[in-house]
Amino acid sequence: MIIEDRMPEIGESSIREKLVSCLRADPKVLPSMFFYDHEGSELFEKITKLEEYYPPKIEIPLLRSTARMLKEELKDCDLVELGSGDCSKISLFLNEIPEEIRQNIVYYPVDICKEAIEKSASDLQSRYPEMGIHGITADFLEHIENIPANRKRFFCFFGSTIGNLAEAKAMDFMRDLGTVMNKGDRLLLGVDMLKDISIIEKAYNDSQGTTAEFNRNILKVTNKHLGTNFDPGDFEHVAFFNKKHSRIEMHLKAKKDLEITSPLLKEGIFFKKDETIHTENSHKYTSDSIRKMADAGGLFAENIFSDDRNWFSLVEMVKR
Ligand code: AVI
Repeated sequence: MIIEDRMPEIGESSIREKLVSCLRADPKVLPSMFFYDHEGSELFEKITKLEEYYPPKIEIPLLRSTARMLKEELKDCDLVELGSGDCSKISLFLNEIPEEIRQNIVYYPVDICKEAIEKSASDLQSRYPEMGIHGITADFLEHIENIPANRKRFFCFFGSTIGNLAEAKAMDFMRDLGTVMNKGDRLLLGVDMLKDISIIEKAYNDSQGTTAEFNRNILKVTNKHLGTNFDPGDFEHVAFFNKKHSRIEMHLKAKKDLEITSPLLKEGIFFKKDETIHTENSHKYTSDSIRKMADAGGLFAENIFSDDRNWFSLVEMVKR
């Protein structure tokens, strides 16, 4: 097992600069990557178990059935998982692949979190001793070229994480990925599909308030980096479907006029009552928007594997 660190050091000062410019923008924003400190990751884990949050409940069985359909494509290839996290999804996938195919696969988990790569790669190695594992710590959204190209490659990007990118950023990512893919390389992309809006809105406004807590946690993360005095209780969780952009938007709405201060800031950050911070977008796809993404990467959407209600899809794309 190999673990390789290709993550450039990101200084605390550039994180601070980013957060300050986002909070001084009009309208205010906070990038959704700041959700995921330790507490945020645990809250997201809790979300995935909620009754209303349907995506994992569909993606998991779909991963199993799709693996059985695609096992021939995995022969003698490098299996690269982008945003591998705890590797729980790929292990569901690998369970369905016969051992004689697995022994000629090299699995490349790629994630920005070094601890996640180290832990999950060693767990996976003990589960599948016959398989090669080469973990890479990298920001694949910025530096996709950091992933080695030795053999035929099968990329996986599960969880509809692509949906959290702005439209232009998602297209840029597909273009960059398409550029590093060789003819015949494949991508299996998880996407949450457009459906009845009330179902989507419920998934982001759960009855236990876990998504609200997850959303407000971004203020605690901001306090840690910036030394600000945000009180999460001063903000209301708001999540609604934006039809024009086919996405759920999450915002935090100030319950009253506020001045946020920090020993690190010369001037306060001011909020009017009802002013919002835009914290996340989660795009929902149609077969047309899937095809547009494939086109951006010079890829052909060969198969769209979906559940019977077409709520979530795993799209198999091939580099032409
Ligand atoms: C990680 N990502 C795909 C989740 C989503 O559904 O967009 C993040 C999330 N935000 C609120 N609930 C879940």
